[in-house]
Amino acid sequence: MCTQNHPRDAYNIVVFTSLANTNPSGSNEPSAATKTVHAVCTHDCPDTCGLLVTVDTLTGRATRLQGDPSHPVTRGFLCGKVARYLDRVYSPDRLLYPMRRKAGVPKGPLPKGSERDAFERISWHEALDFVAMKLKQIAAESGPESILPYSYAGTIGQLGYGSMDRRFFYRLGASQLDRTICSTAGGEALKQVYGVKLGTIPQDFAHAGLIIAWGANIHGTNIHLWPFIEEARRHGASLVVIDPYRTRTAALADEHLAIRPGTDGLLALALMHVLFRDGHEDAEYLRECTHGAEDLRAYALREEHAPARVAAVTGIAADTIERLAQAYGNAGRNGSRPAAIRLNYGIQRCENGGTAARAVAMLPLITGSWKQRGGGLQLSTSGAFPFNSSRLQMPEMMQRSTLKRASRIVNMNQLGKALTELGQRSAALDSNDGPPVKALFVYNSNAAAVAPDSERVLAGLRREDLFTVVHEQFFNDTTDYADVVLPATTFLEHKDVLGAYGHLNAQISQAAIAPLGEARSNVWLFGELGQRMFSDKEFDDGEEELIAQALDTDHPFFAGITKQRLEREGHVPLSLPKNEHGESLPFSSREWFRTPSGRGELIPVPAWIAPHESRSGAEGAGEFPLEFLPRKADNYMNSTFANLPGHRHMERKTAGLLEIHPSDAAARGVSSGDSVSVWNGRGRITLTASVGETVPEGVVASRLDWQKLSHNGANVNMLTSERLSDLGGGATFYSTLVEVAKTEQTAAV
Ligand SMILES: Nc1nc2c(c(=O)[nH]1)N[C@H]1C(S)=C(S)[C@@H](COP(=O)(O)OP(=O)(O)OC[C@H]3O[C@@H](n4cnc5c(=O)[nH]c(N)nc54)[C@H](O)[C@@H]3O)O[C@H]1N2
Ligand SMILES: Nc1nc2c(c(=O)[nH]1)N[C@H]1C(S)=C(S)[C@@H](COP(=O)(O)OP(=O)(O)OC[C@H]3O[C@@H](n4cnc5c(=O)[nH]c(N)nc54)[C@H](O)[C@@H]3O)O[C@H]1N2
Ligand code: SF4
Ligand SMILES: [Mo]
Repeated sequence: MCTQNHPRDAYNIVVFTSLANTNPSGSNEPSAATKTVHAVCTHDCPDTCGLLVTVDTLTGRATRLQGDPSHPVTRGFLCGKVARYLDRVYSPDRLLYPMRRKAGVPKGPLPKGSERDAFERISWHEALDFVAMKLKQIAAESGPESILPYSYAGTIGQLGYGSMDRRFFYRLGASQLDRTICSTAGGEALKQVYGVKLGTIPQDFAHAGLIIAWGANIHGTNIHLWPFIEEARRHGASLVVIDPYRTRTAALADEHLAIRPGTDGLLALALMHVLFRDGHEDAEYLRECTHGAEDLRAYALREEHAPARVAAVTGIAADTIERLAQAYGNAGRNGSRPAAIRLNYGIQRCENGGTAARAVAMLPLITGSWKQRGGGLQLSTSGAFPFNSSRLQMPEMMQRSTLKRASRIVNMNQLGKALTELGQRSAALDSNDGPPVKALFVYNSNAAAVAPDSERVLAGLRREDLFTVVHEQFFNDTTDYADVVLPATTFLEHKDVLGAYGHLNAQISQAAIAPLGEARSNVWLFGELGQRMFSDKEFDDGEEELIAQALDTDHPFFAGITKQRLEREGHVPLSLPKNEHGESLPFSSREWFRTPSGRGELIPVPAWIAPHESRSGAEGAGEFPLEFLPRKADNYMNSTFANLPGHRHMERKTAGLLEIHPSDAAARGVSSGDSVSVWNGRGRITLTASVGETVPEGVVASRLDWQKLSHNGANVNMLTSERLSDLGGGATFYSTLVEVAKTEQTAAV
């Protein structure tokens, strides 16, 4: 039940305790007793850092955060965002109490700082009773599928991301959410080619001779890989970046290839063309470890994939493609160091992104680069962690709902459509897409800022007949539309168990401090609601039971990884298969593949099809001639941190800018500092022009921010579309066409 003092027995595991003398001046201040707690950064970042949190045991306050020096990938440092995490935890803007929208206050943007006035504080008891009552009522009136959960990766902890929440919505019979906003196109690509999301161990990048960062802003979004790349470069490796935007990573690289967005699949085919044409393939590896090589070879060798033919579409000169292919093909031969590809999710945020990721993922299978330490490819390593998620989430509980069947699935990239169209057509068209959405339960996501096609999303959220609950750490764009807001804990305030998608160490994150105010974890919230609404014992499990369940597996990769050991050591490497030299080299031999054929799948051939909404595609010749990159900010985590003054200060040089190439700017009479309107058929935003060569001709870029902190209260997702990628139903943020004009001009039109 809910109490003000949340009982937590085991939340402070002390790694070591010290008596630190905080008294350098020699005054009579008492010495503060401190303890150090092992926690884990649970933000949606491949690095999943181990942290040491210093806590003042007298006040219970965290006073210092540092990267865990004993963690093999964190290696003692944190990114700039989380080095300032205490600013977030102890921010005066934290949402600390449950609140309910005051009668008569309409849903819609609230100026920052005024949010509290729109809501009245209520107790947890009232809040939970009210939410349970409303959900029961809506389920009874419109069917449980009229309730839609909406969550993503506010935390990627196994418990916080998906455990008790799933049990709750399954038991209720709510619509299922297909969590596709980030990585499903690329994830599906890896599964098709390799059968599992796994790749080169980050530490092994230090042994590469050539590193290709392909749609990967390593320095911005994956900083803990960088030291391994620097180590490789000290031994002579070169770094090539393939990215339409000149990222921090590109600026630091040996070569930057500013590819046209959405053309990576074609570039990969051209590389394959040269590899096969010039005999760079590893025939023995292809025979032993792959399936379909002959079909792929014949397809890649077609004339349309020759570098000279591909150059114009990709924007990369034929001789550059030749040179890169030769370097890739020769790496690892005659005693040289191998080539490693860091493919990140950038390339799969396009309409053809699944196939593009599939094509790139095939390259190391052709050259056999997996066989050498420092070779291979990494997109994600998350599939290596055999957490027992079905035990945690219990999808079978759907059968206990009033539906007694699996409920419908809603793709999260089409939230706007779900809130404005779903069920509307049912009567007229007799379609079976189910009832309209009547309740939306948002947690782990700032939906109003991050979902594509904001215009539609916000129109849906404004509906007064939609009951919206938001569990959050801050008043953000989404809470502005909530009927009830519930305060959430940060990762310093709850316990969890984690894998990672950029390394291969399992970790337990301890709750370093007690929850602030009345903030509560996702596990607690959905356990409480489950207990109120149902009598199932599955809602009684707490963090300790859930962690044990997550680790309950016989999978060999978890051999020797127990809860006790994780509690004691903080981080433990997976038990991956090793070769005779004691090295774990994914896909160096057949045992690693998880495809039905047990080999790397090179078919069907990855045919390149231009994205519909791109300059090479059907809409390219229309009224919106510029490709738009609505990018992540280096100093935020998607929309997280954007409200904190220190983080905004770090991002000040790029926030609110439209980066545009000099020739595109000149054609529109735009100079740096001009206010520009950027628009397409879905929406319009205002930004400040920054003319320069961070983008190639034909491409413009801007950063994701909160709507309410953006000029005119509208962010980049006003322009993005709900169209889905070719694989996995993924988002297509980077397949967006726009036009740009100085604001005076557009005002006059
Ligand atoms: N600082 C910071 N770190 C983060 C995040 C953040 O917001 N800020 N977000 C986190 C999240 S949610 C994720 S999923 C990961 C993702 O990390 P990344 O996969 O690195 O994500 P993106 O920045 O979307 O894309 C990487 C690069 O791909 C480029 N790109 C766009 N379109 C194309 C294309 O068609 N072809 C090629 N070759 N490149 C293209 C972009 O310009 C970008 O520089 O990072 C995580 N880490
Ligand atoms: N234009 C554009 N749009 C994008 C992207 C892009 O690159 N460009 N990137 C896309 C990608 S890759 C992703 S992954 C999505 C990310 O979309 P989201 O997952 O919505 O990411 P964030 O903006 O970080 O918002 C996460 C929210 O969760 C809250 N939170 C953190 N921890 C907890 C917790 O324990 N409990 C609860 N209840 N809440 C918590 C935070 O306060 C924060 O407001 O955005 C996508 N949208
Ligand atoms: S955001 Fe990423 S790099 Fe920064 S501390 Fe967290 S896991 Fe590490
Ligand atoms: Mo993401």
